Amino acid sequence: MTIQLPMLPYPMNALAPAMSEETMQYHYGKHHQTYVTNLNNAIKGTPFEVMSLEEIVLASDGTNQAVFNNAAQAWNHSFFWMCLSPKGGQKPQGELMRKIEEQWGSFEAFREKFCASAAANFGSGWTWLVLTPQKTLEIVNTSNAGTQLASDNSPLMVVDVWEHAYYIDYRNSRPNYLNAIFDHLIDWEFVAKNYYNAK
Ligand code: MN3
Repeated sequence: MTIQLPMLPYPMNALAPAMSEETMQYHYGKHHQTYVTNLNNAIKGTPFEVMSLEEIVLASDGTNQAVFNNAAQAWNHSFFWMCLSPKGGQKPQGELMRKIEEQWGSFEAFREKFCASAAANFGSGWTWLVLTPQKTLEIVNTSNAGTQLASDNSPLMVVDVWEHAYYIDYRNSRPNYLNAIFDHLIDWEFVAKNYYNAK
């Protein structure tokens, strides 16, 4: 099957000014599209061809680096877009909020920890909020195409910290990008849905 670039759940200009239309044109329209295109080229005529994107990520992990890199990047980006919303940036509600407060003391303390971890994620990568098999929340950094899909943890939320995610809008300031994402874009309803499904 051919892996498709998923439709965005909002228009390309909907996340501006926190994430500009120009960033979306490059990040979704070019970077994400390129991972999908390269993946389709790489799986042509291979056993991966009949698999879903999730299956390709899991089956290529540790066995086929070129396929894994493009498949994981395709999946990570699709998940990332779902974690954002033009109406985002509030705080989580209900059980997820209580869980965050139980673990970090307050939402503000969690946000500080998450942003510090994301700012310190060296080079290109992703910073995740996950639910572990022990049912605790954890902040996890992965490098390059590393994905929490291929782990025992359940991914609840992710932020792309590759430079291409913020250079147009924030130049070299990853911390400013992270603050804008928390202030305006994170879709806590989507994150809570992932939490309820995983717990
Ligand atoms: Mn990216």
